Amino acid sequence: MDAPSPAAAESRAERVVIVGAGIVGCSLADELTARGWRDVTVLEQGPLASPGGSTSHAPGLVFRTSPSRTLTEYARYTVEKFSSLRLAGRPCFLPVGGLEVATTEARWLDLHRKAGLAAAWGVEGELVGPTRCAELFPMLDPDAVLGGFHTPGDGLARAVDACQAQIERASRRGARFLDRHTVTGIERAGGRVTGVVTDRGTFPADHVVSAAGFWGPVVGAMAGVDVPLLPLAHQYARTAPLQQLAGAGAGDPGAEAVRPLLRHQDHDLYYREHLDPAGGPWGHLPAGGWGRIGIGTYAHRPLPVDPYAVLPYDQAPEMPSSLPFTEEDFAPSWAETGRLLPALADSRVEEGFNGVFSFTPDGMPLLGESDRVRGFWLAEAVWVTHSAGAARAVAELMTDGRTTVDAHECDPRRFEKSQRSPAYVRERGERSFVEVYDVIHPLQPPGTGRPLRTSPFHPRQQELGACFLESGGWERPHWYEANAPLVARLGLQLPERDSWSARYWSPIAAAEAKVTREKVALYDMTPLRRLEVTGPGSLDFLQRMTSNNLKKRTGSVTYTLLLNEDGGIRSDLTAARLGPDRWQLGANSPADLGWLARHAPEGVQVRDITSGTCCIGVWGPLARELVQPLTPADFSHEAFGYFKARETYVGHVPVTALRVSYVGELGWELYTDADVGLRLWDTLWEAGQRLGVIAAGRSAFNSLRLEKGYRAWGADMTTEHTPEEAGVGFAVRPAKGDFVGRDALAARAAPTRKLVCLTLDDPAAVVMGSEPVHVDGVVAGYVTSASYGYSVGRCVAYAWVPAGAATPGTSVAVEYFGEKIAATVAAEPLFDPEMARIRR
Ligand code: FAD
Ligand code: THG
Repeated sequence: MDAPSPAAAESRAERVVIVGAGIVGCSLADELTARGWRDVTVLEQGPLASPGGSTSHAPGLVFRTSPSRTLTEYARYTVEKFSSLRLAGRPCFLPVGGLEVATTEARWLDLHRKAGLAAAWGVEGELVGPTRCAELFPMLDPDAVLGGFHTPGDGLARAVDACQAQIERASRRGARFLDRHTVTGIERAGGRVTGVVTDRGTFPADHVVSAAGFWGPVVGAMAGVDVPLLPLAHQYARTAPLQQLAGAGAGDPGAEAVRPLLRHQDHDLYYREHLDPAGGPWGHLPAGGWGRIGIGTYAHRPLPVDPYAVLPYDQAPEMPSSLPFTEEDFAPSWAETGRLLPALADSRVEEGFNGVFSFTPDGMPLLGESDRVRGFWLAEAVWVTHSAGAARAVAELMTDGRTTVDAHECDPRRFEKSQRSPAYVRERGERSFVEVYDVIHPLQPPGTGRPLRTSPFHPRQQELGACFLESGGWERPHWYEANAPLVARLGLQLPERDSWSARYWSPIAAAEAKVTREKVALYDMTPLRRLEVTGPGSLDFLQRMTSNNLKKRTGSVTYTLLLNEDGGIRSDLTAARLGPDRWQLGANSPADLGWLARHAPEGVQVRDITSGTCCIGVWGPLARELVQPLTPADFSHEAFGYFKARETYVGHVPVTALRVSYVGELGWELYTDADVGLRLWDTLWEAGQRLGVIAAGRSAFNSLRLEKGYRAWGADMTTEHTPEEAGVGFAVRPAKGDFVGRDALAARAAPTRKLVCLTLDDPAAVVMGSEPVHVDGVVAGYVTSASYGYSVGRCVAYAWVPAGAATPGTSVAVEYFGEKIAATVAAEPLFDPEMARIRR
């Protein structure tokens, strides 16, 4: 594994300066030099290779499984890489295994879900009973636990050794590591970085990467870039040397630990061994075979730290990232430790510290280039666990702008201006700390910092009893309590749900879906990202950037894809041509704006207009009857066809109407400026009363779009997939001329995997997404998104499976909380394949 990607190792002469030689900076220098970057300088304020940041004292526990597939992939790569990295003959990873125990029913259930996530993402693991837990971790009281989840391939990263090994390897490839260099400024010109100022001179640079750990906001500020992370202290302590560990690790003088890492998440605790088979630094004890248990806790109050106030290396009593231990904060954790591990009751906490590291508002890292300053990159808020994978992602982005593993969840731009205030970052960062080990439902909204972004319809939604969840800072109604009477009135009989799938769900969603299919409903589509592209040359530009043919008359709408150079799907868009040189794009992630803006030629402007505008989807068979009387334009099928757009009025309100429907019914998306949004809502609402109009939420929306087979970018497909694999090949028109990704797609071999539509055989069964899919008895894929399909009377689950299992009629099984649920690959779409309901 000396060169992670030798194929890509064309020589790169640009000058890179990495700020920080923690595990992230060192890993990045290794990844970049392996890719042929020749001029890499790492500047570090402390002394190498233990300069005093979070890495210098990290206990190094690596549990790979996470709800995020991306993070799990990063962790898998970290384990793989550190296992093969050696320092003084010892590997930088110790595969002692991991054991997460449950002491509550809720956790035990969640460990079943976790076992499913592990299987879906390819991590080996097994649910075990209390006796086995105590065998794996002999101090543990088997009566205190209901069971555990054992992952033999998890273990301990020797983070400081991994730094040193990578410093040596990167140095051999020409990288420079300069310690005792404190970065004090980032020089810029013309919107680009040009150099890095230190207390010992200035270093010219074409790229600067902030790998400064929790000092990220300080380094970011030097470049005028917000780095939305909060440094928080987290307590770590060690017991006195323990008789019980006598002899552990005997025979291996280097063994730091032999028993698995232990997590006791019901009380926000984790444990590892610190063995010293050779004797130990505890002079008063006999040599040989003593050891301690290290205890980490997140059970204490959030302890935010001002990164500007942290003492420099030479003044810090211990090291900059290690603050004095506050014993009172640790007391409840010590008491709980005595309950889980009674053998420790006679011991005591002998040493401890409050260690500082980074928390972001959503708990995910910040990886990628700043959208404010070109050449300024973030590699921040990364755990040791994910360090090699995160560094690989940044190196790949720097080398050729795309990543092996989809990284959109880590894109720093996901936090828009409104989510970057210090107050918000602090509130949400503290929340991330508090919730770090909590059982979190995938739909669960954050408990603080709400509401932040609301559409103009928010007051009406509140009046209708909207149940709001949150996404991208937006309050989004999932259903409306005002529609509750419809459940009985429509005579809906819905299968009972298990306690997990019943959360953040209501039978009202079924009623809203039914009214959409039978009458008409209003959907708040305001959070759908909108870009405006204008200027001469905008057609040629969009033709070159996207895959479908956009050369159509003004008033046409086209579904099209943004592809990477390798043919991976960056996004799917609707492109409405509102004038010869004026377009409105319906987009997905914030990266779409950056990608287009970066490639736009002189004269073409790309602007995000989401915040100042709003959108209502008016959908259902009665949509035309609702809208036509309100508008001077002809909304007949003949005059205003499917996938057409026009600018007109609805009542007093100027609108851009797009005849597009993600729910698969007749109707329009009506866009207008935010200031007249409420007026638009009220106009439609009043006029719709005679037709029985309702407001409907995301829960119904998601069900309807899955029945129609409409993919959601980011969940069902990402840059890791090609259009053909994802089932959107119809939006690729190689014959139109050259565009980004065209040649790469032409050169690709036939797909080996496919995104398919599954229906669960039992009409009462429900899954949620991210479950493993078994084909012929082995895990061969995973569910991307799922919802009950109220029109088809079955749960619909989209899933990635091997191409050989993609034929309709193939029987598979979806694993849900340990249970194998029979499912069948279905022909798509499930609902209205003739498009009879939309095209009329
Ligand atoms: P750091 O290691 O902090 O490195 C950043 C470097 O940048 C520092 O060396 C700093 O000196 C340097 N720097 C900053 N500003 C400047 C400047 N202006 N000029 C020059 N240099 C600068 N993670 C796990 O995965 N598993 C665990 O078990 C685990 N346990 C933890 C326990 C504790 C008590 C703590 C505090 C953290 C733990 N973590 C764990 C988290 C993990 O330690 C960090 O997320 C990780 O080490 C961050 O690495 P980094 O390289 O980003 O930051
Ligand atoms: N509305 C608008 N823009 C969007 C979305 C939207 N952009 C992002 C995302 N959603 C794009 N996803 C889709 C997916 C499917 C369709 C529209 C947007 C769709 N497809 C039809 C089909 O596949 O049958 C028509 C395709 C075609 O005629 O080419 O409607 O919700 N504005």
